Amino acid sequence: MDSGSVFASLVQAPEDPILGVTVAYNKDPSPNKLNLGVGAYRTEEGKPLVLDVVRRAEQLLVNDQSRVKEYLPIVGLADFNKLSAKLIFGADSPAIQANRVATVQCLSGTGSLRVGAEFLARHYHQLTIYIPQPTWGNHPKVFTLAGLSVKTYRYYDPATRGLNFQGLLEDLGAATSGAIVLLHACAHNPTGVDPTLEQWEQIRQLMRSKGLLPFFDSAYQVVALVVWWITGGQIENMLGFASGSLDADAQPVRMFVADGGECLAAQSYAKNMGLYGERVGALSIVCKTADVASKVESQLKLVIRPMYSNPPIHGASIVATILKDSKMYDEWTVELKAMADRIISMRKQLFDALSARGTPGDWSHIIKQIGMFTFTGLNGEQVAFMTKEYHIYMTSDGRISMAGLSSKTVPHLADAIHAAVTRMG
Ligand code: PLA
Repeated sequence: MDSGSVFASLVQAPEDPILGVTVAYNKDPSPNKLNLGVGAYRTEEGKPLVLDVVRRAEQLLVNDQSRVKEYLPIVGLADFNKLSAKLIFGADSPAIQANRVATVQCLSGTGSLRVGAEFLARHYHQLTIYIPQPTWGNHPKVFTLAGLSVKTYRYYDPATRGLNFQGLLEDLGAATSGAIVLLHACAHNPTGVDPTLEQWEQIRQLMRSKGLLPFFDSAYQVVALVVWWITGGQIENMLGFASGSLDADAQPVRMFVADGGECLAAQSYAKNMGLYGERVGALSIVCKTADVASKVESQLKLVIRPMYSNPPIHGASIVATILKDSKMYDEWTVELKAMADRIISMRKQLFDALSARGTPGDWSHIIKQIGMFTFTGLNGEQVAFMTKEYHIYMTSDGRISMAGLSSKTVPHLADAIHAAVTRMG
């Protein structure tokens, strides 16, 4: 009886390609079901993880009677903003020292991207943004709704399961001068393929020569670094990683700041602090001068105020508590290492399980790719088969969240992949 409704003509919208996987998973009554869709860390027991250091920070916050629930300023918690800028640009960043960085607390990575995009749509002279092909499925929607016009640049080569560096250089070389370019700071989602530092340097030179404006999406900072260290066999570095070497996976971003040019960076604390539902993130805009940065910040406030007025206080307070206390910061990195170790171990176990089954094809990308995801190369039909026959849930592009696997579930996944490849290959 909806004929009388003013909304009666609405069509049923499809579920989100990533978050909808969880919706489908929740409806499945099978005891063997496995959710490898969304990139959310799970323990070996398949449970969500709250870091000990986060629990401790929350305890400190609760016990502090001087803390109140007043509104934060429009730009968020000042300490949090300073510490976030330091985390991504480096504690000794000349841009920070010169007050050339405007940082605002936003609603996690997505909110930071959206505020940055809305700002650019109002105040930047070029409304075209180039995003990698493929990229996180929400990118085109965020940017289009903000009023930017989205184009793509080649990024991934399915044949080599590696970077299409030539295609990338050609496409950015042919881009409209002054256009915005979205870059994944590290652990590219969904491919797990990142440029090398030498390639980043070439990208930087090309972009600067054409006046292209870099917009970094940093949703996996630190997690990616630790994984990279272990996969790179440089495990000895792990001993030093609590004392400053964590900075390495912000390296591409820092290269673009070191040249004195301008850029934007959207940071998320969802994955690296496990604060998914707290919605904590930051948008930083690095400017040429302190004067410009101050004007940029004033305009960011005009973007934020009518959208959600000001950001929530709890998650940002947790992050600030941890980042400003060197002991808690070190504890955080140790817990990160444990998460990264488990992801690495899942990569190895899955690779070994497929090798043991003699599954046709080269699966070495499972241990080569970086970050939380494996971009398996399985096609939509194979994915649908695995969901139907094995109750394994993943995005239709063949991406699996390695963080959702455990030693117990690896054999089930390997059986499913083996069956999909041999029967639907
Ligand atoms: N940018 C990239 C590249 C991401 O992968 C994600 C999250 C975000 C930004 C936004 O994260 P946030 O707003 O929660 O901070 N991608 C997830 C989740 C982990 C999602 O799709 O929302 C994913 O499964 O791809």
